[in-house]
Amino acid sequence: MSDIRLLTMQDLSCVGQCSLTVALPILSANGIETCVLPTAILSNHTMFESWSYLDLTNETQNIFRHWKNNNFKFDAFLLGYLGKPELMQIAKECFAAFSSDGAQVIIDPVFGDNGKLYPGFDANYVNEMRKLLKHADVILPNVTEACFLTDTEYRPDYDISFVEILGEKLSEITNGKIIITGALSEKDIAEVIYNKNKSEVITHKLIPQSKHGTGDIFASVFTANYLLGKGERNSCETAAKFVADCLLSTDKDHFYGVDFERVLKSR
Ligand code: PXL
Repeated sequence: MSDIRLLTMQDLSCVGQCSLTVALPILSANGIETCVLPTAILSNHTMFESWSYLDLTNETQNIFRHWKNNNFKFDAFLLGYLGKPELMQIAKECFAAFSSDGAQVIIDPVFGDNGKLYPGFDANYVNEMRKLLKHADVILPNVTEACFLTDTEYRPDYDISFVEILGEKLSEITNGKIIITGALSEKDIAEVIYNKNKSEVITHKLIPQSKHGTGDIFASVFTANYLLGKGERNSCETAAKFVADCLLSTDKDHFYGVDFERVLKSR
């Protein structure tokens, strides 16, 4: 075991291979003690035709009361899909009350893709997320999220220099490390680790399939490796390779997620 106790705050989509149902198995399999703060329970993720949504914002105060009684502390936090802007304030309360010394905060803002916000998100959510990112040690936005966070118009034909400019603009929002994920070019997909002198661009061969949940898988594998001291470049490479293997293992007709369980089992 690694002796790292992490809290992940994101929704529980009962069906859909995303958010908590991805983070829990992946982080646990990497030896990280993984505690959860579910922000909402959905029947399934919002890329299906319909879904139910039970908001758990109010329950967080009950949960926190008992965590305080029991003196729980966490060495790291991984935030994904929160769902409601009110949860950003709650996340800040959570960091203040339950961080052990030197706790790491990793935030994947999870509110959009392909130039659009996911259903149920709006400008207010983006604004609140922008403020929350000040508290992060590492942020993992995709290109769409980076555009919304920096008030930059999304261009489907962007190039890596556009992504580097997004990184620079994000550095005005947070002092945390900035890693922009899933940046596409013709034959490659890249993560851009922003650095004001020279950003690092990590490229991989693009697997031309877009599936839900791959961002959550990337964030979970990245977080586990990063917390285990592998460094951001190595952690990005491991995470990207894991996502690629998941895509390659997934049947084309499996439309709502990827078969990450098969890849996890084979490790
Ligand atoms: O994978 C991101 C995600 C997480 N949680 C819910 C979602 C999505 C993406 O659509 O709908 C509920």
